[in-house]
Amino acid sequence: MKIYMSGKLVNEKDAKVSVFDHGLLYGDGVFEGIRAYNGRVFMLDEHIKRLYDSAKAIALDIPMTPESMAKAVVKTCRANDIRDGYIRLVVTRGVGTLGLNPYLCKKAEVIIIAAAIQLYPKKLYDDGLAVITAGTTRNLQEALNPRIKSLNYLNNIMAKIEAINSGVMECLMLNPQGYVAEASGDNIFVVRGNDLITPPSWCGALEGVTRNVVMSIARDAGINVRESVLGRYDIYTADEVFLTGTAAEVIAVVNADRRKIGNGKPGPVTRRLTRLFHEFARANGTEIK
Ligand code: PXG
Repeated sequence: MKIYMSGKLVNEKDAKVSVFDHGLLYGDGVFEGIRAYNGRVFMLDEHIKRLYDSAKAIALDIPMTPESMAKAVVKTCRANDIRDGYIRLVVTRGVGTLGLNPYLCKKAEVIIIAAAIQLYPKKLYDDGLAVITAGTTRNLQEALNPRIKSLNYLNNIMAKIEAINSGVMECLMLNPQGYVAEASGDNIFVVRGNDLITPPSWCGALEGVTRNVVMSIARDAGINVRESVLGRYDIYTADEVFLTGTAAEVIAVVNADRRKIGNGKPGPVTRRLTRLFHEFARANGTEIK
């Protein structure tokens, strides 16, 4: 596998970061997870925009333009013969001292990995997921805004540990006010009649690229889409609930805190949006070749 690092493609065994990189020492950096479908990089410009916005928010200068970053992503996919895959774009603060001061780091490090995708088992999509509410709330936006896709994912990992320790794979994360924010690595949607509702990003959610695609596809399909504050009551009493994310795409939630959602099976709106999402993903994106 060829990895893009420090401006060039290197062999996997030579792709190494320093123990003085602040990405490792402090989780100081930002990242993106991107999919390639059918020989195209999906929503590349949207991911790059979010990467640069996250970097801006943490005062991190990425040492290349968004245009050259987009080219580097495509080049890394080409070098690894990726047609369907998962791309991890990481920008760390770079090598510095053992102190916190980010301004003592010489240069941000840009890493691009383009690998085959580890698909989730089909059974999860056919049957849907069970979730629990994590006791760990999403970060306070005044402390570490959840809109920043930073390398510090401990908040989400702590919640994910609670889910796994309870025998389920995902969890609902609430914001510090007790409203539903998102799952540990996915956005959440509720279907109620002909309405499709998702929490606004100010409720503690990452503004997911998949979320935005699903909202636009749903609008085109004549569904009433809106952002609204949701509580756990809204999850328990929904007709359908599903999660969206680059890795999971669209996946039904059929049980939350031991309440069956709807009839306990993936519902018609979730199934329809899953199909429309796949059609859209296969047909849109930045050509790799
Ligand atoms: N919320 C959070 C907290 C995320 O990390 C999403 C929502 C969905 O966003 P996109 O833009 O992907 O639609 C994410 C996605 C994984 C994995 O392997 C997922 C994410 C990050 C790292 C790993 O499931 N982020």
